[in-house]
Amino acid sequence: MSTTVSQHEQLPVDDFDVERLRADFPILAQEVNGHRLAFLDSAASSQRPQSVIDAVSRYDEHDHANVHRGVHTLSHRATEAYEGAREKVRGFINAASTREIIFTRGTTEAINLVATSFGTRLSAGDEIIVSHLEHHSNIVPWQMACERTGAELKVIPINARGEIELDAYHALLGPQTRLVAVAHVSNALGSISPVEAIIAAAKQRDIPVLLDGAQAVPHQSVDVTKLDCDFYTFSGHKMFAPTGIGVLYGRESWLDRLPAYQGGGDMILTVSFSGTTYNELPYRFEAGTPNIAGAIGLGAAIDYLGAIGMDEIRDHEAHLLAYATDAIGTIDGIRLFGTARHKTGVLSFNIDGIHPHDLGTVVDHQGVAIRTGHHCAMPVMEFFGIAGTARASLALYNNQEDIDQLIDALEVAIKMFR
Ligand code: C6P
Repeated sequence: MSTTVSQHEQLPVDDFDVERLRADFPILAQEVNGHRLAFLDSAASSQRPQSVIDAVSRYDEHDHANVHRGVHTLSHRATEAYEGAREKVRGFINAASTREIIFTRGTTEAINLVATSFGTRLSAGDEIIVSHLEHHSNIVPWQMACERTGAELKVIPINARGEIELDAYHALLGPQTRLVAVAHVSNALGSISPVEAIIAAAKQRDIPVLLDGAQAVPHQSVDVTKLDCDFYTFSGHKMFAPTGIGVLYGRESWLDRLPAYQGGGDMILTVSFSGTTYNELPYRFEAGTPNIAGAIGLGAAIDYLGAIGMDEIRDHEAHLLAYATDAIGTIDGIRLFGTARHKTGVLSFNIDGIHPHDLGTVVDHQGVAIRTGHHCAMPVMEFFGIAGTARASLALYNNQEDIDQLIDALEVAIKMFR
């Protein structure tokens, strides 16, 4: 299931029709700074196909009303579309029930929800395990939970390739461990975590596991039932859907035990000044009017991905990553960060003598969009002893021309700064 760069010679032929798919993304057809746009920043936020744009506008133009509240036709239609999207999400990650699918604003809110609600069970002496690879969204909410409760954060180390050290993880697991929270895929390096082994070891001790799947779901199929994880989080905007919508999958037996996260409309059954009774799952965790259009867009993105096939997307990106890794390796003074044996399409790099922000600015003038900086993963930067990197990240619509354009643009930067 994972991409192995070191074995890329063995990859079968890439027969993915990327040119046809590129036509689905109107934003890609433009020129930027007088050049063809090479969009290589999908790990930050991916672009949307026409079908997603259309689904959201159709809803806005014909069906918009509040959900779960009105008896009128538009409210019924909006509710049907919103709940239909929940069912699509359930199918996409193979959850057992829509009761386990909570709509959130994104990965960050989903993890904060768990850290807050699960956090009420923590006390001094308890331990939460994260890894050194985490995005700040899977560090800070746990630090806050630890501050509130006196629990302690333990960190699984990584090696020079940017891989989680499993032996060290096993040594960290203990009677005080209350939860393990790790990235399925690292945003800064692209490393795919050995989640099956991480979950298996935690299960032996009955410890729940949360996976931050923000960088996994756009690139490979995810089956939460097969994984047997307890919580799984992701963001719509990294998987070709709008911003402001995301998902928390929670195993029903866990969600049943956790207190509500926020209070307000939709999450209650009855309210009086003598007390409130809460709604059933999943609504108990969805206070207030949700991002209805966003959820519908997410449903449309899932349909789009389903029509292409996640395995086909994974294989195409594996080919492109192999091509890009070879191509970038030819650049004088390049240093690549994140050479995990199993990784997704992320190239995080520095070029001797050139600041990553300068690289980012120069390549932008050549029409190439990449991200520069610490990528909200400062501990990863600290591990490599650097302040930041330039990061090119791939998605299903990228092609070899995008990579060639990146390489040419980097050569321009080198000429300019050396
Ligand atoms: N990473 C990146 O450029 P939100 O912002 O809630 O949609 O996602 C947060 C988040 C959580 N976990 C991982 C692994 C992520 O990659 C991200 C977002 C973006 O890498 C923006 S910082």
